[in-house]
Amino acid sequence: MHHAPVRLLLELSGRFSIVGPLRHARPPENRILSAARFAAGALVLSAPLLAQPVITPDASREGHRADAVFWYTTVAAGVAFALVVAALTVLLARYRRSRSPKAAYETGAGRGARTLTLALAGLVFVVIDLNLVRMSKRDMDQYLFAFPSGPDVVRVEVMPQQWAWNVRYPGPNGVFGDGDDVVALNEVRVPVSRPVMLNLKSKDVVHSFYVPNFRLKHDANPGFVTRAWFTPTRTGRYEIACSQVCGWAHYLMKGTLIVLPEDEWRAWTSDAEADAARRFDPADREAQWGWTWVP
Ligand SMILES: [Cu+2]
Repeated sequence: MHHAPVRLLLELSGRFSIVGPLRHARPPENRILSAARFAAGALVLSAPLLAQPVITPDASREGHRADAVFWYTTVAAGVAFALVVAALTVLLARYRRSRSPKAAYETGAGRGARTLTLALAGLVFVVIDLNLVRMSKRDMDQYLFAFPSGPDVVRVEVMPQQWAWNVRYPGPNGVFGDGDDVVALNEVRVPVSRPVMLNLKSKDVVHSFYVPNFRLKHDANPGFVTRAWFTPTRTGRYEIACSQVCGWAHYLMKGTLIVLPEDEWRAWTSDAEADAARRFDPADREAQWGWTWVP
């Protein structure tokens, strides 16, 4: 605390009102009114966010599975959080100082406390965790490892490298790496409504093939082939991003997944195949990175 003359000096200078008794700059507002005003302001500010979809639109037949897990996790964890906050609020109000001025020491070692703790933890484990395990198991069996086969399946080999996506189609004879393959850079073209299967293998470090609109994210490793598949339901252009930090230009590793109507895709394929046949150079070993297809 300052001595009286110093306090007087500070007060007189007018800049340190904190030294004197606190004064309200304006009369205190009605609490309910100010809370309502705050809520209205928050609503107005968040309106642009509420007007658009919460997550990017799903353009695949299988994407709803990932969405279901996402929403289940979000809602279940949200409900659990709300219950904890509600319990905390009730206890705070009930044991407020004016009602119980003397604190009691509770170690929680009693039989009742132990049973309650275990019961609540068990409830969370069964309702949230075990349910997520069940959903994941179902999706792994029905989708993730249920690779499509047959003449309808479009097959693409993708070999990411620092910092680009190399793309390869098997060419007219349907065999990879035999001289008639179509190759592309940073663009994957597929037809709509047909299953597309990918073989992924990295040229250097670990990358990850990520297409948010298809709820598809799969690592590409050096040395072995990983597989992923999806079925596009809507034509359009969708972003491919690398979702493993793979070096300083990781952020530049962007590709485009183009979903075309069947006839347009066929026309593009035959053009690209003719072009590939014209351009093939057996001496260019670097361009012949394809591998034997893993079904
Ligand atoms: Cu990468």
